[in-house]
Amino acid sequence: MKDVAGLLGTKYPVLQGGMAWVAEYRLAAAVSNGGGLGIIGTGAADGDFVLDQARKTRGLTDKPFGVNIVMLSPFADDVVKACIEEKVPVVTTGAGNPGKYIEDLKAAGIVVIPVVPSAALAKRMERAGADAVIAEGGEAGGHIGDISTFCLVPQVADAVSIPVIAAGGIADGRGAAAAFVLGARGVQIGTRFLAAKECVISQAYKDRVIAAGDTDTVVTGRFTGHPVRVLRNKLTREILMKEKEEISFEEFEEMMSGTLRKAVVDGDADYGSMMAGQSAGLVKKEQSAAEIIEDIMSGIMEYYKG
Ligand code: TUI
Repeated sequence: MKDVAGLLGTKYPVLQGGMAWVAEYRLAAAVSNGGGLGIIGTGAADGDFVLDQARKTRGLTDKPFGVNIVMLSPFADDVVKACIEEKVPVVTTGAGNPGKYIEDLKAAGIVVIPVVPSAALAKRMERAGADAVIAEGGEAGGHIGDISTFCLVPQVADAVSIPVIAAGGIADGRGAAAAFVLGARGVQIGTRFLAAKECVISQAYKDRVIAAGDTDTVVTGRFTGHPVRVLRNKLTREILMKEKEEISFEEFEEMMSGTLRKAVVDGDADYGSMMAGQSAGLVKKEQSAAEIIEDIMSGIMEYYKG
């Protein structure tokens, strides 16, 4: 089996989560220059956004990078087309089954790595031709599955022969080393990169991540079938209260509409959706992406030396 760094063409088997609105070309290029795989988050953006971002990433790095495609996005078809046109080296997918796109992406020479929340979907992705899978546990930020990383990773590793990359709850060398023990061959990290110097989110969002403790995230929208983990604030208190009283899907959508932008762009700490994982409590300071990656890799080495 090819190792994950070999598959990605990177120095290290470390991927940066493709966080919608957050992970744009400056973060992606910095992670790739630091020896990991930088990934452009596309969220609900269209193909032109991808073309522009991919070109800007190439302007800052000659290293491989990726694009994350959210299957729930109305522009998923358009984003897939743009990835093929631009021949992006790696595509990761989330929030749904990317089966129908895998053949075309592979035909364009793109490495395809779906995020899976279950062993069953991992098996289907292997059969459909995926190069690896990212097993993401419910500790992660943003849209999440039900199973914890600790239980999901070994079950996915047993279910497939392609490499498994662990995600959800990993922010340092200890977490990464634990993921390797569970059967992962690589790790994807999102939350810690929110505090990267090259991450261009509002200072209020960064400060909240750095100040967060272990119990400061909550999950909203469970009743919609698309639960999302975010930092606790006035918005989540109001939403969770309403969810108890049976809010309609339409009212929920109305309350949440534009709130990720409010967090990332406007720095609204009260009414922005500050997506972050449970590892936010491990994020203590702002560092460059390269420093974060070196810290994680040296942490792994420390663990193996005992
Ligand atoms: O995709 C993510 N995290 C995301 S996407 C996103 S944008 C968004 N915002 C609000 C609601 C929904 C999306 C913000 N954060 N992580 C990867 C991930 N994928 N987590 C869980 C899944 C997943 C879930 C179900 C992957 C596949 C899946 O398949 C179900 C099926 O069709 O079999």
